Amino acid sequence: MSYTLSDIIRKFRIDVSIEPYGNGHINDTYIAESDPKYILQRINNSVFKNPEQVMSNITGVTEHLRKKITDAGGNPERETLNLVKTVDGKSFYKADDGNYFRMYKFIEGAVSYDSVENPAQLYEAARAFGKFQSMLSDYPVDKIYETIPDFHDTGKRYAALEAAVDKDVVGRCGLVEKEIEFAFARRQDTNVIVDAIAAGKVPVRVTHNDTKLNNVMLDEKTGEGVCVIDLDTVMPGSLLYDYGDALRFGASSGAEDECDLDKIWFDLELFEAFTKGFLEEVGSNLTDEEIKLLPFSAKLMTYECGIRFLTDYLSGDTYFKIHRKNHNLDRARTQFKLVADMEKKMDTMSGIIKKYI
Ligand code: ADP
Ligand code: GN1
Ligand code: MG
Repeated sequence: MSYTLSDIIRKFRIDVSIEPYGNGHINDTYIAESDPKYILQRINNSVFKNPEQVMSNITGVTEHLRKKITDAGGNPERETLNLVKTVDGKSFYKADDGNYFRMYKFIEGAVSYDSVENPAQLYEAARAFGKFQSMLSDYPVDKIYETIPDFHDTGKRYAALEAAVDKDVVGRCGLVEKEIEFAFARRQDTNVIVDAIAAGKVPVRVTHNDTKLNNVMLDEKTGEGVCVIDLDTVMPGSLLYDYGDALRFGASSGAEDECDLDKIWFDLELFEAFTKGFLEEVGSNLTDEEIKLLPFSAKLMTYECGIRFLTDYLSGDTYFKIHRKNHNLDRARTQFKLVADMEKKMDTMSGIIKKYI
């Protein structure tokens, strides 16, 4: 890089020191400790091939949310992300080397949690994700770019795993035969949601697609949901993706990268807390087919993420940020442990969902 991060933040009229921040797996995030504070991000452009489309989506969606929040008497400075314009009045800065940077106002008095501490937290996160979904229910799907094509097409994710196994570029296949077998044994699940969408049984909506607990900010005093963040993957999708993906992370008894699998199971109390909060916000809009597929979506999104981690492990760790050897493998294993546990708990999960419909 022929520039420093200080050069970059000056393009947004900020001039203070800047430090790495947060625990996302994709973008590079920094905090500018000015008063007020700002978040600077380098968009990962090997993941997001067209950052200008990402920024177009985020600009449109945050403007829409701002109106909705204002009309409802809320505070749009806190309840949606706020982009900071560059000196040229743009929503991003493109550096000479092709890197894209953007800046957000820092959301004060709120926390994003990297692990779940109690069911109440997950209930509040669920309400925030549900509310986000409801506020976007009248946003035109055709105004949104698909920033990562086929993001939740589990069949295509499966095909990518098969290709990684075939190539075995770093010679790791022999080390993970059990995991590969586990993934391959569930092929029949992969097309259920995409087929239901293609058949018109499940509606396409504007969805978040990455509803991990640390992508929502909760008020540090009241614990209530404040703002849904990480809007790069807002795309046409299914509400089932948002419900299922949130549970994959949020209703696990342990961390996504926990090495001791005895500590990992699918926690039904957390599942119930999330389901209650999410359905309180979106329940009345759901179609019968969506309701039917809710429990399955939790399993499918967890399985999909597991095969993505495994594929990345087999491909030499090129997609997700890793912080230790075998990190992607450890992550894949927790996801598969959760899938196996959910398979045993599917009927109970359906029963819990019925309580809140
Ligand atoms: P990634 O795509 O890499 O996951 P995120 O957009 O989720 O990046 O940002 C990473 C972390 O930075 C978040 O989990 C959150 O803790 C923090 N963060 C991001 N945006 C803001 C913001 N506007 N205000 C406060 N914290 C933020
Ligand atoms: C990534 O960006 P982050 O850390 O919120 C990934 C998600 C995965 C998640 C697994 C764009 O999310 O799809 O579910 O890691 N985001 C992208 O933790 O691939
Ligand atoms: Mg994130």
